[in-house]
Amino acid sequence: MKRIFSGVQPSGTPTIGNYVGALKQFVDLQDQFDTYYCVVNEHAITVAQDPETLRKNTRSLAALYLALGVDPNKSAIFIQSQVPAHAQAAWIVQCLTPLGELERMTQFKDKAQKQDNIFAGLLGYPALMVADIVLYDADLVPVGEDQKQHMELTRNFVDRFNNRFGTKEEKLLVKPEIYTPKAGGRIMSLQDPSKKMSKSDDNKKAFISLLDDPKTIEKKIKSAVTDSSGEISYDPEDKPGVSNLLDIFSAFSDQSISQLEKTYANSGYGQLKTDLSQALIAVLEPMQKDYQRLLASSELDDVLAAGAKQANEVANQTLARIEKAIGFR
Ligand code: AQP
Repeated sequence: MKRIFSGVQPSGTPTIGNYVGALKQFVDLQDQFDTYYCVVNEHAITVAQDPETLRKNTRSLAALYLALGVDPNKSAIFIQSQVPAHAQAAWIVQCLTPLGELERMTQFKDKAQKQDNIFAGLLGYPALMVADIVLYDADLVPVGEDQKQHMELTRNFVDRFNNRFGTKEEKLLVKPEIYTPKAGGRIMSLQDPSKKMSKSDDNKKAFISLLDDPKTIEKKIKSAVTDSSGEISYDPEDKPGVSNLLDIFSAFSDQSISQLEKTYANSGYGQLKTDLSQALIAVLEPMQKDYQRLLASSELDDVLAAGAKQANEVANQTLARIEKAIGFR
């Protein structure tokens, strides 16, 4: 069975962008693949985090995985820092990755611009991501389109490592493929559809968090930027705001964009926004009830302990293979 690895940072409450780009895929793929889903708290500390908030967000994100439908009987759910092999392998990856490749990453450049102080971990972020993925021999990595460049870096690393340390017969590391959703691989900010929706955006109206209540969802969708033409059609170039709403609607209703265009051919933006809010609430409200129950239960801790045990077993085997290849063992 093919293997999948992915993760989300506990750097805030995930947005509907994180859901469409990644979390929705986590649930959809777990029946056909051997799946490993991680709360990547080591990635989160590449920018400043308050310890108590990080602790809370980490447990909250794990509860969200479960509430959204990731099934612990099908998937390993675990916290990155509870599997030491991630940090150990990341160091090796960093030592084998040219500085120029890391400096070219657009996510590094974007995030560095927003920081008062840039720490080395931010530059090393993609090396940790390479380690995450190769440790599980992942064939596929479900992520949003913003991760394309990091996935290319991962694939190049695997080629280089296999060529240098492996043989023609023995490929030491598995070369992973990116898996992005058909629609909505990049959900944009509701206030500025030229930039992607992010959970750490200072403008709270720019994103819908998975824990927003119905009233907040309605308000944020109502104030989403559109355009003055009044026509509902999918054209990301000229109508980025409306196209973004259609992408979100499609992901939350499982209707195609063209079906939605037909349905709303004779409607205005007001109707589209009302119906989109209802589609979001229909998915998020029941999920949030389950989330509250999980947060208060010990079930969550049991799931994370079992997930860490399973992940450690697999990751340690790969780490041993890597360490032997480079001359540590
Ligand atoms: N706007 C988006 N549309 C589609 N997919 C998205 N992802 C993030 N934003 C969008 C995908 O969500 C997964 C988890 O992302 P992450 O938390 O690990 O890091 P990120 O990409 O940096 O996400 P954010 O929300 O922008 O976080 P902050 O604000 O903390 O930096 C990834 O698969 C990502 O592609």
